[in-house]
Amino acid sequence: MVPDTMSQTVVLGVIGSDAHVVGITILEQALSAAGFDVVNLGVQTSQEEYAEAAVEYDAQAVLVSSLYGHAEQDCQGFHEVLEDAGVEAVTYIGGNLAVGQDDWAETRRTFEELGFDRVFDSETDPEDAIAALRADLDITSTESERATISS
Ligand code: B12
Repeated sequence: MVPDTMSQTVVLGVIGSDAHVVGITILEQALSAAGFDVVNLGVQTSQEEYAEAAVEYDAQAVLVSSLYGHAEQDCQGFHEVLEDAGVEAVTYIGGNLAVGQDDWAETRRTFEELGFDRVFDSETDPEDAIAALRADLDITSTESERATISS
């Protein structure tokens, strides 16, 4: 069967002690509108909560948000926790990932080395994340084309 967005589940949350909720609320709405099933874990989500939700909902993607400047510490060992739980989902992280974020190339490399498949900065349009998910999850554009044609 050709996969479409209707059968793809994305787990989303803000990691660590971070309480910035606006970004993931916008992401949740954009992903839902694009046809993904979204499990929004909200703010102050622990590594274990992501892993448990990814297993419970059989997620294809895990999206981590962090705004408050402690993402690197909060994500240490994250991919080991996912792996131990048997999660094979693609992982993205986005937001204000470093204090000041003065060297984005370095910041991106840091998070890629921590195991994330894609790293997004705070200027990211939700549509960029959606396009990346469609590419990484091998989703055909059939669903969105159908929606466009019928509207
Ligand atoms: C509102 C706000 C708060 C509110 C949050 C209210 C709430 N419940 O959400 C309050 C006042 C509580 C707050 C607290 C703090 N804040 Co504050 N806050 C902000 C502020 C002004 C706006 C954030 C926001 O809502 N933006 C709007 C949304 C739409 O944008 P966004 O969050 O960036 O999300 C978008 C993108 O980043 C991206 N994105 C985000 N996550 C992800 C994930 C993925 C996978 C993808 C693809 C994309 C993506 O897509 C989103 C949608 O477009 C920012 C400054 C700013 N202009 O960004 C500071 C800011 C984030 N805060 C900051 C700080 C330091 C703090 C505090 C630590 C301050 C303190 N000393 O107490 C605390 C932390 C408290 C905590 N435990 O989290 C710093 C972070 C510094 C850094 N990272 O280098 C910032 C950047 C301010 C600054 N310039 O210093 N904050």
